[in-house]
Amino acid sequence: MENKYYLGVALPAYMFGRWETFGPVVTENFNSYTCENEMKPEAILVKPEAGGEPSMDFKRSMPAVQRAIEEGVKMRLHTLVWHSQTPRWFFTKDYSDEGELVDRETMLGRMEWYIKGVLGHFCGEYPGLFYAVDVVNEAFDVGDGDENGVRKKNSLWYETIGPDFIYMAFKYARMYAPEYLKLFYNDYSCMYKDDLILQHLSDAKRDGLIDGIGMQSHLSVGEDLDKFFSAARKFLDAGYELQMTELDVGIKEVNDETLAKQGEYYRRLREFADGLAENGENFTSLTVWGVNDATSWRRRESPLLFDAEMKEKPAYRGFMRK
Ligand code: 9MR
Repeated sequence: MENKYYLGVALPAYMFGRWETFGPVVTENFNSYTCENEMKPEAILVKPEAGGEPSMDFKRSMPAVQRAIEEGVKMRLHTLVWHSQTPRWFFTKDYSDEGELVDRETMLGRMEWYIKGVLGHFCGEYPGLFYAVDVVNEAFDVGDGDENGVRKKNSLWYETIGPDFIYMAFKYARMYAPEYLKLFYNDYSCMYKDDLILQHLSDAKRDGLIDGIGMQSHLSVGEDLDKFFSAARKFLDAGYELQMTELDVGIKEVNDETLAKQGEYYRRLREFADGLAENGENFTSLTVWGVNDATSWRRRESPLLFDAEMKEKPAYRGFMRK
């Protein structure tokens, strides 16, 4: 594939079991895979028996890893430290669902153990397969239960460690990541909180602990793309590597007109990405969050490149600039 950056797709595990349906489109169009759910903490962490210690099990991610190796493509690792899809028992004194939360030092120890274990597994067993990891996901927010823009609501990382859990996660990731693996902060709605993100990441950046920012890019037709582009440029200007990590573009209802608009929207995004790469900007990956509308987490908004029958939509032609 002639492209200056990775063109990626998120794949749920079951697609590897139905490769005759999904494989042709995936292998023809993409050279980077992200597991949609199988490398998240809840997929990896194994709850111990009473009195025991937790362990890690990577078998849910095996089909993706094996398929990526077979097809000769690379992967993004999503994600290490996130308030969501991480079991509560991991934060409690006796590893029980209802137990009392541990103190800061204990949780820092568990964080280090987890990051070391996951990076050690994926980079130790498969050197060079992964090029980027989302070290921290969705830590900043305003208006939804936050403390100075750091998400507090439902975040047991915040509750146990405090707001510097973000810095500490990058510190551990830097300690255990091979040099080629780029360390990313990943978030949604980045265009509405670009300054906040830059402000909060500045310590980790100053100390050389973070490489890039992943703009998830869950967009909707009608949203201001110029605003999105200017946030992207702001991140690049601040010296971060940039990736779009979870692109999808929702529409309210499906008809010829909205599908065409969606196609144009995808085309503008792709042209922007190509332009960055052609200008030598540090833009390195563009991943769409799923293969077809019927299997998308936003299926009611038909946000992807292929329809339920795996037919190319105008979105596909726009994205591929055809
Ligand atoms: O696409 C994922 C969906 O299958 C899961 O049910 C959901 C659970 O939280 O997570 C989705 O992926 C999310 C990603 O990991 C982080 N950014 C937002 C994505 C969409 O919710």
